[in-house]
Amino acid sequence: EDTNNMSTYIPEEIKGLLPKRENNSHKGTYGRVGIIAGSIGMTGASYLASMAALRAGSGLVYLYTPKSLNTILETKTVEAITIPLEDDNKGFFIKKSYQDINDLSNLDVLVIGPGIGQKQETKEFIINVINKYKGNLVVDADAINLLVDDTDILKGQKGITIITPHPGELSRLIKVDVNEIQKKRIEYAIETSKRLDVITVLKGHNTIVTDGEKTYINQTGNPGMATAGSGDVLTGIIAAYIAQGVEVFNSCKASVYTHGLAGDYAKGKMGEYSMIATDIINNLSEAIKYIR
Ligand code: NPW
Ligand code: AMP
Ligand code: MG
Repeated sequence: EDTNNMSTYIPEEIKGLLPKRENNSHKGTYGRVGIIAGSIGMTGASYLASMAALRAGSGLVYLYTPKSLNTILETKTVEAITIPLEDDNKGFFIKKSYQDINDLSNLDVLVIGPGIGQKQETKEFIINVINKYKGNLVVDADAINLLVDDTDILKGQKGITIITPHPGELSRLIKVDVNEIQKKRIEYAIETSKRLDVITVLKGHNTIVTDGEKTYINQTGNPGMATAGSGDVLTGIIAAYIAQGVEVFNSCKASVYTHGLAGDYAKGKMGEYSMIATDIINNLSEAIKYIR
């Protein structure tokens, strides 16, 4: 039933993007998502991205966490496999965190950024990771903030790189005033994709997905999603779809659609005022069933 008076029409370009679950399959079939996230005070970002990736169908989630935060994440994020990394003993990734990462090559996609904070030492760590990693990469949140003066490292990556800024993050990244960006969202998103050789997912009302050539404008979602952690959920969904073998640009389109639709269901049940990011995760199943 349609509790939100939203359109029950699914755009042709979204329908059928998610693959059928074959009987003869196992968790490896649905991909391995790596998530580098969290710092003290922002373990929630790790939780939200991981649970969203699991609820969106990925087979395995490997959650890389500052070692001081491992216990809380093992307890809260039961289905994810945590990989504790050396930290500054306070719960932030540091340059040395990198030594505990032995192999990223088994991952189908790597997320970096939700809740990692903006310490200089954390920046050195993520630059090492990005330089080493050869697969598809989702750069979100504080990883975007940390790379504002080092955007060149995103260019010429072996895999496809996706950045998922909200307008404030894009403003810092391209050094253009946020109001100016909001006036010409499509133009700035396209320009960013071309300049950095990335897929840009510019979030907010009518999220834009562009690779610099093709552009998709999302129609789902509502202002109830303007709540802490919503973006961390989206990042997990994008990673899950990529891990399941959906082509990368299509993964981004389907993810923003699914995320917004789950947000619309959450609004229907909880209301725009009361819905929280966890409610978006809790409505992913319904949203995915609907578009499948
Ligand atoms: P203002 O003042 O609000 O108008 P930041 P963040 C500006 C983690 N989280 N949408 C905005 O302006 C994230 O993963 C962890 C949004 C402000 O100056 C990140 O790692 C949570 N912002 C980290 O926190 C839950 C807009 O941009 C700045 C805007 C920081 O992420 C929360 C905000 O950007 C969160 O997800 C727009 N349309 N327009 C957890 N529980 O663990 C302008 N701005 O400073 O990068 O802050 O997005 O909260
Ligand atoms: P973040 O700021 O990273 O937590 O991301 C916020 C998420 O919520 C993005 O996916 C936005 O598109 C979505 N969102 C925030 N505000 C709105 C809004 N007013 N309408 C629709 N979606 C929104
Ligand atoms: Mg965010």
